[in-house]
Amino acid sequence: MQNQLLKPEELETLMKTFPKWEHHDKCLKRIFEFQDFKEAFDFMIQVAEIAETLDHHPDWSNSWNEVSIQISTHSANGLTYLDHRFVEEVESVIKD
Ligand code: H2B
Repeated sequence: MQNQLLKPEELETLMKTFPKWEHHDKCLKRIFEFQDFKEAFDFMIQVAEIAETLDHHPDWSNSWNEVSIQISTHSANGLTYLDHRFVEEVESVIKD
C-alpha cells in the first residue's frame, strides 16, 4: 500500500495542498528558508527523525539558512504514499 504509486489525481491534490513543493518528473522538491543556520539545523534534526520513523529518507542539502529537500521512492521508481506521508509530516513541523 505505502509503496504503491500515487494516482495522478492524488498527486494533484497533494500539490494543491502544499503549493511550495514542486513536482519534477519522479520526485518532489522544496527549498526551506530559515533565519539562520541554527533554525535550519533544528529543522533538519526533526526531518531526520521523521525519515527514520517512516524509513523513508530524503535527498537533501543545506547551505547556511537553506535546506533543500527532494523525495522519491526509488524502489517504486516514482512517487508513492510514502512520499505523500513524508511531505505531510515535514509540513507539520513548519509554521509558515
Ligand atoms: N527512502 C526513499 N526516499 N526512497 C526509498 O526508496 C527508500 C528510502 N528506501 N529509505 C528504503 C530506505 C530502503 O532502502 C530500505 C531498505 O527500506
